[in-house]
Amino acid sequence: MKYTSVLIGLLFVGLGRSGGWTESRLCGAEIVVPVTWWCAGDDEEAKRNVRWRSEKIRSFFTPVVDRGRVFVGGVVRDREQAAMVSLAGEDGRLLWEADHLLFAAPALYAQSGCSKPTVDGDRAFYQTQRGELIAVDLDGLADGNDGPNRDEEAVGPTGADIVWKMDFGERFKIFMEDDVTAGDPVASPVVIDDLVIAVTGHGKPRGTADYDPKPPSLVAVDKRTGQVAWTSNAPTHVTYRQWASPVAATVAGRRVVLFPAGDGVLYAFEPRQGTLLWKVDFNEPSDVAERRRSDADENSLRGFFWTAPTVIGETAYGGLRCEPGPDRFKQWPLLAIDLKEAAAGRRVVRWKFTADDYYGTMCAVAVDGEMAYVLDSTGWLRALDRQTGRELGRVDELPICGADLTSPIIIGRHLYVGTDDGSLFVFGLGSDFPCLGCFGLEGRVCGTPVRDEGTLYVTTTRAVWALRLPPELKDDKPDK
Ligand SMILES: [Ca+2]
Ligand SMILES: [Ca+2]
Repeated sequence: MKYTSVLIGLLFVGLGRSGGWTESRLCGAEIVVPVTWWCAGDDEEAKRNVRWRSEKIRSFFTPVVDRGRVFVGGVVRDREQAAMVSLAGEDGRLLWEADHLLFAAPALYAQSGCSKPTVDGDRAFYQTQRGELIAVDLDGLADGNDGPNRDEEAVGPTGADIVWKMDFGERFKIFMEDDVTAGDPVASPVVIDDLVIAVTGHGKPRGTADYDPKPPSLVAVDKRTGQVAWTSNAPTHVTYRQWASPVAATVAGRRVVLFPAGDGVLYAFEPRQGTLLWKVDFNEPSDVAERRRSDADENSLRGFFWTAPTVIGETAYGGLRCEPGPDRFKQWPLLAIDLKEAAAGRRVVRWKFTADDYYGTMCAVAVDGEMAYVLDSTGWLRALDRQTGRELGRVDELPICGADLTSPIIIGRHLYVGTDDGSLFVFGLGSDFPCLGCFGLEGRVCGTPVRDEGTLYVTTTRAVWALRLPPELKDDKPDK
Protein backbone atom coordinates (compact mmCIF):
# COMPACT_ATOMS: atom_id res chain seq x y z
CA MET A 1 0.00 0.00 0.00
CA LYS A 2 1.32 3.43 -0.87
CA TYR A 3 1.61 6.05 1.81
CA THR A 4 -0.96 8.02 -0.03
CA SER A 5 -3.60 5.36 0.03
CA VAL A 6 -2.85 4.83 3.72
CA LEU A 7 -3.62 8.49 4.19
CA ILE A 8 -6.89 8.28 2.33
CA GLY A 9 -8.11 5.42 4.47
CA LEU A 10 -7.59 7.13 7.81
CA LEU A 11 -10.34 8.30 10.04
CA PHE A 12 -9.04 11.22 12.02
CA VAL A 13 -10.87 11.34 15.30
CA GLY A 14 -8.23 13.22 17.21
CA LEU A 15 -7.64 13.64 20.87
CA GLY A 16 -10.49 14.52 23.14
CA ARG A 17 -9.82 17.77 24.92
CA SER A 18 -10.90 17.10 28.45
CA GLY A 19 -8.39 18.65 30.78
CA GLY A 20 -5.72 16.76 32.73
CA TRP A 21 -6.06 13.09 31.84
CA THR A 22 -6.70 12.50 28.22
CA GLU A 23 -7.79 9.58 26.20
CA SER A 24 -7.05 9.25 22.57
CA ARG A 25 -9.40 6.99 20.68
CA LEU A 26 -8.44 6.31 17.14
CA CYS A 27 -8.72 3.13 15.15
CA GLY A 28 -9.67 1.35 18.35
CA ALA A 29 -6.56 2.51 20.19
CA GLU A 30 -6.56 3.88 23.69
CA ILE A 31 -3.66 5.43 25.47
CA VAL A 32 -3.75 7.40 28.67
CA VAL A 33 -1.29 10.23 28.95
CA PRO A 34 -0.72 12.26 32.12
CA VAL A 35 -0.69 15.63 30.40
CA THR A 36 -1.44 17.02 26.97
CA TRP A 37 0.25 20.20 25.84
CA TRP A 38 -2.35 21.63 23.47
CA CYS A 39 -0.86 23.48 20.56
CA ALA A 40 -3.64 23.77 18.00
CA GLY A 41 -5.97 26.75 17.95
CA ASP A 42 -5.59 30.31 19.18
CA ASP A 43 -6.49 30.07 22.84
CA GLU A 44 -4.30 30.91 25.81
CA GLU A 45 -3.05 27.36 26.26
CA ALA A 46 -1.90 27.11 22.66
CA LYS A 47 -0.23 30.52 22.95
CA ARG A 48 1.61 29.29 26.01
CA ASN A 49 2.87 26.16 24.27
CA VAL A 50 3.55 27.46 20.77
CA ARG A 51 6.22 30.05 19.96
CA TRP A 52 5.02 30.16 16.36
CA ARG A 53 3.51 28.03 13.65
CA SER A 54 3.89 28.48 9.92
CA GLU A 55 1.58 27.10 7.28
CA LYS A 56 4.03 28.07 4.59
CA ILE A 57 4.93 24.43 3.96
CA ARG A 58 3.59 20.94 4.69
CA SER A 59 6.14 18.27 5.30
CA PHE A 60 6.61 14.56 5.75
CA PHE A 61 10.22 15.08 6.73
CA THR A 62 12.38 16.16 9.62
CA PRO A 63 13.40 19.83 9.77
CA VAL A 64 17.00 20.93 10.14
CA VAL A 65 17.98 23.83 12.41
CA ASP A 66 21.19 25.66 11.73
CA ARG A 67 22.35 28.93 13.25
CA GLY A 68 18.88 30.13 14.11
CA ARG A 69 17.27 29.12 10.82
CA VAL A 70 14.88 26.26 10.18
CA PHE A 71 15.08 24.41 6.85
CA VAL A 72 12.11 22.31 5.78
CA GLY A 73 11.48 20.29 2.61
CA GLY A 74 7.91 19.55 1.59
CA VAL A 75 5.10 20.87 -0.55
CA VAL A 76 3.53 24.32 -0.80
CA ARG A 77 0.46 25.97 -2.27
CA ASP A 78 -1.98 23.18 -1.57
CA ARG A 79 0.50 20.60 -2.75
CA GLU A 80 0.96 22.08 -6.18
CA GLN A 81 4.67 22.59 -5.83
CA ALA A 82 7.62 20.94 -4.13
CA ALA A 83 9.68 23.35 -2.06
CA MET A 84 12.55 23.87 0.33
CA VAL A 85 12.07 26.81 2.67
CA SER A 86 14.20 28.64 5.19
CA LEU A 87 12.26 30.07 8.15
CA ALA A 88 13.60 32.38 10.84
CA GLY A 89 13.90 30.51 14.12
CA GLU A 90 12.69 33.47 16.20
CA ASP A 91 9.33 34.06 14.52
CA GLY A 92 8.92 31.64 11.61
CA ARG A 93 8.99 34.31 8.92
CA LEU A 94 10.00 33.16 5.45
CA LEU A 95 13.64 33.88 4.62
CA TRP A 96 13.69 32.16 1.23
CA GLU A 97 11.87 29.54 -0.76
CA ALA A 98 13.09 27.24 -3.55
CA ASP A 99 10.26 25.86 -5.67
CA HIS A 100 10.48 22.71 -7.77
CA LEU A 101 8.11 20.93 -10.09
CA LEU A 102 6.23 17.91 -8.84
CA PHE A 103 5.35 14.94 -10.96
CA ALA A 104 2.06 15.56 -12.67
CA ALA A 105 -0.10 13.70 -10.20
CA PRO A 106 -3.36 14.04 -8.36
CA ALA A 107 -2.80 16.57 -5.61
CA LEU A 108 -3.36 13.99 -2.92
CA TYR A 109 -0.36 12.02 -4.09
CA ALA A 110 1.94 14.97 -4.11
CA GLN A 111 3.10 14.80 -0.55
CA SER A 112 6.76 14.11 -0.35
CA GLY A 113 8.06 17.11 -2.33
CA CYS A 114 11.62 17.72 -1.15
CA SER A 115 13.69 15.65 1.24
CA LYS A 116 15.15 16.55 4.59
CA PRO A 117 18.12 18.78 3.71
CA THR A 118 21.69 18.00 4.69
CA VAL A 119 23.51 21.12 5.88
CA ASP A 120 27.25 21.47 5.33
CA GLY A 121 28.92 24.82 5.99
CA ASP A 122 26.90 27.48 4.19
CA ARG A 123 25.19 25.03 1.85
CA ALA A 124 22.26 22.66 2.06
CA PHE A 125 21.84 19.64 -0.20
CA TYR A 126 18.52 17.94 -0.81
CA GLN A 127 16.64 15.80 -3.28
CA THR A 128 13.29 16.31 -4.95
CA GLN A 129 10.52 13.85 -5.60
CA ARG A 130 11.38 14.07 -9.33
CA GLY A 131 14.88 12.72 -8.80
CA GLU A 132 16.90 15.93 -8.67
CA LEU A 133 19.83 16.71 -6.39
CA ILE A 134 19.98 20.40 -5.42
CA ALA A 135 22.67 22.51 -3.75
CA VAL A 136 21.39 25.73 -2.24
CA ASP A 137 23.06 28.65 -0.45
CA LEU A 138 21.81 28.91 3.13
CA ASP A 139 21.93 32.71 2.92
CA GLY A 140 19.76 32.85 -0.21
CA LEU A 141 20.12 35.74 -2.63
CA ALA A 142 20.46 38.22 0.23
CA ASP A 143 24.27 37.93 -0.01
CA GLY A 144 24.38 37.75 -3.81
CA ASN A 145 24.00 34.99 -6.37
CA ASP A 146 26.46 32.16 -5.72
CA GLY A 147 27.68 29.10 -7.57
CA PRO A 148 27.71 27.98 -11.19
CA ASN A 149 23.92 28.20 -11.35
CA ARG A 150 22.89 31.79 -12.07
CA ASP A 151 19.59 31.03 -13.64
CA GLU A 152 17.53 31.65 -10.52
CA GLU A 153 13.89 31.05 -11.06
CA ALA A 154 12.84 33.12 -8.10
CA VAL A 155 14.01 36.66 -7.68
CA GLY A 156 13.46 39.19 -4.95
CA PRO A 157 14.27 39.15 -1.27
CA THR A 158 12.84 35.68 -0.60
CA GLY A 159 14.27 34.03 -3.71
CA ALA A 160 16.43 30.95 -3.25
CA ASP A 161 20.03 30.88 -4.42
CA ILE A 162 20.53 27.55 -6.22
CA VAL A 163 24.25 26.78 -6.36
CA TRP A 164 23.91 23.81 -8.75
CA LYS A 165 21.45 21.08 -9.56
CA MET A 166 21.49 17.68 -11.19
CA ASP A 167 18.57 15.79 -12.69
CA PHE A 168 19.14 12.06 -12.20
CA GLY A 169 16.45 11.14 -14.72
CA GLU A 170 17.93 13.31 -17.45
CA ARG A 171 21.55 12.53 -16.66
CA PHE A 172 21.44 8.81 -15.88
CA LYS A 173 18.11 7.63 -17.29
CA ILE A 174 17.05 6.20 -13.97
CA PHE A 175 13.61 4.68 -13.72
CA MET A 176 11.05 6.63 -11.73
CA GLU A 177 7.37 6.04 -11.86
CA ASP A 178 5.43 9.22 -12.05
CA ASP A 179 2.06 9.58 -10.40
CA VAL A 180 2.42 6.65 -8.02
CA THR A 181 5.97 7.54 -7.06
CA ALA A 182 4.80 10.98 -6.03
CA GLY A 183 3.86 9.72 -2.57
CA ASP A 184 7.05 7.81 -1.88
CA PRO A 185 9.72 8.96 0.55
CA VAL A 186 12.72 10.90 -0.78
CA ALA A 187 16.23 10.06 0.38
CA SER A 188 18.55 12.70 1.87
CA PRO A 189 22.14 12.92 0.65
CA VAL A 190 25.15 12.61 2.92
CA VAL A 191 28.22 14.88 2.76
CA ILE A 192 31.67 13.37 3.28
CA ASP A 193 34.56 15.81 2.85
CA ASP A 194 34.11 17.42 -0.57
CA LEU A 195 31.55 14.97 -1.88
CA VAL A 196 27.77 14.85 -1.72
CA ILE A 197 26.67 11.23 -1.96
CA ALA A 198 23.07 10.56 -2.94
CA VAL A 199 20.75 7.66 -3.71
CA THR A 200 19.23 8.22 -7.15
CA GLY A 201 16.02 6.34 -6.38
CA HIS A 202 16.45 4.10 -9.45
CA GLY A 203 13.86 1.32 -9.46
CA LYS A 204 11.56 -0.67 -11.66
CA PRO A 205 7.87 -0.79 -12.52
CA ARG A 206 5.92 -2.16 -9.62
CA GLY A 207 5.14 -5.86 -9.70
CA THR A 208 7.52 -6.63 -12.56
CA ALA A 209 11.00 -8.11 -12.86
CA ASP A 210 11.94 -5.40 -15.33
CA TYR A 211 14.99 -3.75 -13.75
CA ASP A 212 17.66 -2.07 -15.88
CA PRO A 213 20.97 -2.62 -14.05
CA LYS A 214 22.91 0.03 -16.00
CA PRO A 215 21.84 3.35 -14.40
CA PRO A 216 23.53 4.13 -11.09
CA SER A 217 21.80 3.82 -7.76
CA LEU A 218 24.43 5.81 -5.87
CA VAL A 219 26.12 8.99 -7.12
CA ALA A 220 28.93 11.07 -5.59
CA VAL A 221 29.18 14.70 -6.68
CA ASP A 222 31.66 17.50 -5.93
CA LYS A 223 29.80 19.64 -3.41
CA ARG A 224 31.15 22.91 -4.83
CA THR A 225 30.61 22.36 -8.55
CA GLY A 226 28.06 19.56 -8.94
CA GLN A 227 30.51 17.57 -11.09
CA VAL A 228 30.16 13.79 -10.85
CA ALA A 229 33.06 12.12 -8.99
CA TRP A 230 31.89 8.50 -9.10
CA THR A 231 28.80 6.37 -9.47
CA SER A 232 27.81 2.84 -8.59
CA ASN A 233 25.19 0.69 -10.23
CA ALA A 234 25.06 -1.76 -7.33
CA PRO A 235 22.68 -3.49 -6.84
CA THR A 236 22.01 -5.43 -10.03
CA HIS A 237 18.44 -6.15 -9.04
CA VAL A 238 15.95 -4.39 -6.78
CA THR A 239 12.66 -5.39 -5.18
CA TYR A 240 10.96 -2.10 -6.03
CA ARG A 241 12.59 1.30 -5.63
CA GLN A 242 15.27 2.89 -3.44
CA TRP A 243 14.64 5.68 -0.97
CA ALA A 244 16.69 4.87 2.14
CA SER A 245 19.40 7.49 2.74
CA PRO A 246 23.12 6.70 2.70
CA VAL A 247 24.98 6.78 6.03
CA ALA A 248 28.53 7.88 6.86
CA ALA A 249 30.24 5.54 9.32
CA THR A 250 33.61 4.31 10.53
CA VAL A 251 33.97 0.54 10.47
CA ALA A 252 37.12 -1.37 11.40
CA GLY A 253 39.01 1.94 11.53
CA ARG A 254 38.03 2.93 8.01
CA ARG A 255 35.61 5.60 6.89
CA VAL A 256 32.86 4.27 4.68
CA VAL A 257 29.61 5.37 3.12
CA LEU A 258 26.92 2.77 3.71
CA PHE A 259 24.25 2.38 1.05
CA PRO A 260 21.03 0.64 2.17
CA ALA A 261 19.95 -0.65 -1.23
CA GLY A 262 16.83 -1.82 -2.97
CA ASP A 263 17.84 -5.48 -2.72
CA GLY A 264 18.09 -5.43 1.09
CA VAL A 265 21.89 -5.45 1.00
CA LEU A 266 23.96 -2.85 2.86
CA TYR A 267 26.88 -1.87 0.62
CA ALA A 268 30.02 -0.20 2.03
CA PHE A 269 32.00 2.08 -0.28
CA GLU A 270 35.27 3.89 0.17
CA PRO A 271 33.87 7.42 -0.06
CA ARG A 272 36.54 9.19 -2.15
CA GLN A 273 36.86 6.79 -5.06
CA GLY A 274 33.64 4.82 -4.73
CA THR A 275 35.35 1.44 -4.45
CA LEU A 276 33.01 -1.23 -3.12
CA LEU A 277 34.71 -2.57 0.03
CA TRP A 278 32.20 -5.06 1.38
CA LYS A 279 28.51 -5.77 1.68
CA VAL A 280 26.15 -7.55 4.03
CA ASP A 281 22.72 -8.93 3.26
CA PHE A 282 19.89 -7.99 5.67
CA ASN A 283 17.69 -10.68 4.13
CA GLU A 284 17.97 -13.79 6.25
CA PRO A 285 18.89 -16.69 3.94
CA SER A 286 16.47 -18.98 5.80
CA ASP A 287 13.63 -16.47 5.29
CA VAL A 288 14.33 -16.18 1.58
CA ALA A 289 14.37 -19.98 1.29
CA GLU A 290 11.08 -20.21 3.16
CA ARG A 291 9.44 -17.64 0.93
CA ARG A 292 10.71 -19.51 -2.11
CA ARG A 293 9.17 -22.73 -0.77
CA SER A 294 5.91 -20.84 -0.28
CA ASP A 295 5.85 -20.00 -3.98
CA ALA A 296 6.43 -16.31 -3.41
CA ASP A 297 6.80 -14.37 -6.61
CA GLU A 298 10.17 -12.81 -7.36
CA ASN A 299 9.14 -9.46 -5.90
CA SER A 300 8.28 -10.98 -2.55
CA LEU A 301 11.40 -13.07 -2.03
CA ARG A 302 13.64 -10.31 -0.79
CA GLY A 303 12.84 -7.27 1.30
CA PHE A 304 14.43 -3.85 0.82
CA PHE A 305 15.36 -0.97 3.10
CA TRP A 306 12.47 1.43 3.70
CA THR A 307 14.74 3.47 5.91
CA ALA A 308 18.45 3.42 6.69
CA PRO A 309 19.55 1.12 9.49
CA THR A 310 20.63 2.88 12.67
CA VAL A 311 24.39 2.56 13.03
CA ILE A 312 25.74 2.80 16.57
CA GLY A 313 29.42 2.02 16.95
CA GLU A 314 29.98 -0.95 14.65
CA THR A 315 26.51 -2.42 14.83
CA ALA A 316 23.65 -1.72 12.40
CA TYR A 317 20.09 -2.08 13.70
CA GLY A 318 17.35 -2.38 11.12
CA GLY A 319 14.92 -4.44 9.17
CA LEU A 320 13.46 -4.76 5.71
CA ARG A 321 10.03 -4.77 4.16
CA CYS A 322 8.65 -6.01 0.91
CA GLU A 323 7.28 -4.08 -2.02
CA PRO A 324 4.30 -1.86 -1.13
CA GLY A 325 1.00 -3.65 -1.41
CA PRO A 326 -0.43 -6.82 0.05
CA ASP A 327 2.41 -8.66 1.71
CA ARG A 328 1.90 -12.35 2.28
CA PHE A 329 5.10 -12.57 4.27
CA LYS A 330 4.61 -10.04 6.98
CA GLN A 331 7.03 -11.15 9.59
CA TRP A 332 10.16 -9.32 8.65
CA PRO A 333 12.71 -9.64 11.45
CA LEU A 334 14.63 -6.83 13.08
CA LEU A 335 18.35 -7.50 13.00
CA ALA A 336 21.46 -6.25 14.76
CA ILE A 337 24.33 -6.93 12.39
CA ASP A 338 28.01 -6.69 13.28
CA LEU A 339 29.59 -4.38 10.70
CA LYS A 340 33.15 -5.10 11.76
CA GLU A 341 32.58 -8.75 10.94
CA ALA A 342 30.89 -7.74 7.70
CA ALA A 343 34.00 -5.76 6.76
CA ALA A 344 35.96 -9.00 7.21
CA GLY A 345 33.60 -10.82 4.88
CA ARG A 346 31.54 -12.55 7.54
CA ARG A 347 27.81 -12.14 8.09
CA VAL A 348 27.36 -12.12 11.85
CA VAL A 349 23.86 -11.43 13.18
CA ARG A 350 24.27 -10.30 16.78
CA TRP A 351 20.57 -10.79 17.37
CA LYS A 352 17.38 -11.27 15.47
CA PHE A 353 14.04 -10.12 16.85
CA THR A 354 10.86 -11.83 15.72
CA ALA A 355 7.51 -12.37 17.44
CA ASP A 356 4.16 -13.74 16.40
CA ASP A 357 2.67 -10.26 16.68
CA TYR A 358 5.60 -8.39 15.13
CA TYR A 359 5.11 -7.62 11.45
CA GLY A 360 8.24 -5.64 10.79
CA THR A 361 8.92 -1.93 10.72
CA MET A 362 9.32 0.72 8.07
CA CYS A 363 10.88 3.15 10.55
CA ALA A 364 14.34 3.79 11.91
CA VAL A 365 15.20 2.21 15.26
CA ALA A 366 16.03 4.58 18.13
CA VAL A 367 18.99 3.26 20.12
CA ASP A 368 20.51 4.40 23.40
CA GLY A 369 22.99 2.79 25.77
CA GLU A 370 20.57 0.13 26.98
CA MET A 371 17.68 -0.17 24.58
CA ALA A 372 16.62 -0.29 20.98
CA TYR A 373 13.13 1.18 20.52
CA VAL A 374 11.17 0.06 17.51
CA LEU A 375 7.79 1.21 16.26
CA ASP A 376 6.27 -1.65 14.34
CA SER A 377 3.90 -1.43 11.44
CA THR A 378 0.86 -2.13 13.61
CA GLY A 379 1.62 0.80 15.92
CA TRP A 380 3.21 -1.05 18.82
CA LEU A 381 6.23 0.57 20.35
CA ARG A 382 8.69 -1.94 21.81
CA ALA A 383 11.81 -1.63 23.92
CA LEU A 384 14.38 -4.32 23.14
CA ASP A 385 17.53 -5.07 25.07
CA ARG A 386 20.24 -3.56 22.91
CA GLN A 387 22.66 -6.40 23.66
CA THR A 388 20.34 -9.37 23.17
CA GLY A 389 17.30 -8.16 21.23
CA ARG A 390 14.99 -9.50 23.94
CA GLU A 391 11.75 -7.54 24.31
CA LEU A 392 11.63 -5.89 27.73
CA GLY A 393 8.62 -3.61 27.39
CA ARG A 394 6.02 -2.29 25.03
CA VAL A 395 3.29 0.27 24.54
CA ASP A 396 0.35 -1.27 22.76
CA GLU A 397 -1.52 0.36 19.98
CA LEU A 398 -0.30 3.87 19.66
CA PRO A 399 -2.81 5.62 17.44
CA ILE A 400 -0.73 5.03 14.36
CA CYS A 401 -3.19 3.42 12.00
CA GLY A 402 -0.53 2.08 9.72
CA ALA A 403 1.89 4.98 10.09
CA ASP A 404 4.85 4.16 8.02
CA LEU A 405 7.07 7.20 8.08
CA THR A 406 7.43 8.34 11.65
CA SER A 407 10.44 7.01 13.49
CA PRO A 408 10.87 7.15 17.24
CA ILE A 409 13.76 9.40 18.24
CA ILE A 410 15.67 9.99 21.45
CA ILE A 411 16.31 13.61 22.39
CA GLY A 412 18.12 14.10 25.67
CA ARG A 413 16.50 11.73 28.15
CA HIS A 414 13.21 11.30 26.32
CA LEU A 415 11.77 9.28 23.49
CA TYR A 416 9.50 11.11 21.03
CA VAL A 417 7.01 9.40 18.74
CA GLY A 418 4.68 11.24 16.36
CA THR A 419 1.43 9.70 15.16
CA ASP A 420 -1.14 10.05 12.44
CA ASP A 421 -3.69 11.90 14.54
CA GLY A 422 -1.50 14.92 15.18
CA SER A 423 -0.04 13.71 18.46
CA LEU A 424 3.59 13.80 19.48
CA PHE A 425 4.02 11.42 22.41
CA VAL A 426 6.88 11.74 24.86
CA PHE A 427 8.17 8.81 26.90
CA GLY A 428 10.84 8.34 29.51
CA LEU A 429 13.67 5.96 28.62
CA GLY A 430 14.21 2.46 29.94
CA SER A 431 12.38 -0.82 29.63
CA ASP A 432 9.18 0.61 31.13
CA PHE A 433 9.41 3.90 29.18
CA PRO A 434 6.49 5.66 30.89
CA CYS A 435 4.36 8.06 28.84
CA LEU A 436 5.11 11.54 30.17
CA GLY A 437 2.80 13.55 27.97
CA CYS A 438 1.67 14.42 24.52
CA PHE A 439 1.73 17.48 22.29
CA GLY A 440 -1.62 18.00 20.58
CA LEU A 441 -0.86 19.26 17.05
CA GLU A 442 -2.70 19.21 13.73
CA GLY A 443 -1.83 17.03 10.73
CA ARG A 444 0.17 13.84 10.58
CA VAL A 445 3.45 13.97 12.47
CA CYS A 446 5.82 12.24 10.08
CA GLY A 447 9.24 13.80 10.54
CA THR A 448 11.04 13.48 13.84
CA PRO A 449 11.24 16.57 16.08
CA VAL A 450 14.41 18.61 16.52
CA ARG A 451 15.34 20.44 19.71
CA ASP A 452 17.26 23.69 19.68
CA GLU A 453 17.76 25.14 23.14
CA GLY A 454 14.29 25.42 24.68
CA THR A 455 12.40 25.05 21.41
CA LEU A 456 11.12 21.89 19.79
CA TYR A 457 10.64 22.13 16.03
CA VAL A 458 8.13 19.72 14.54
CA THR A 459 6.78 19.38 11.01
CA THR A 460 3.35 18.00 10.24
CA THR A 461 1.31 17.65 7.09
CA ARG A 462 -0.40 20.90 8.11
CA ALA A 463 2.30 23.22 9.42
CA VAL A 464 5.75 23.78 10.88
CA TRP A 465 5.63 24.24 14.66
CA ALA A 466 8.07 25.87 17.07
CA LEU A 467 7.02 24.59 20.49
CA ARG A 468 8.10 25.75 23.91
CA LEU A 469 9.63 22.83 25.73
CA PRO A 470 7.61 22.29 28.92
CA PRO A 471 9.70 22.50 32.13
CA GLU A 472 9.22 18.78 32.79
CA LEU A 473 10.95 17.93 29.51
CA LYS A 474 14.00 20.09 30.08
CA ASP A 475 16.74 17.72 31.10
CA ASP A 476 20.28 18.14 32.20
CA LYS A 477 21.95 15.87 29.69
CA PRO A 478 23.16 17.09 26.33
CA ASP A 479 21.33 15.88 23.23
CA LYS A 480 22.38 12.60 21.75
CA1 LIG B 1 23.84 33.79 -2.06
CA1 LIG C 1 23.06 30.76 -7.75
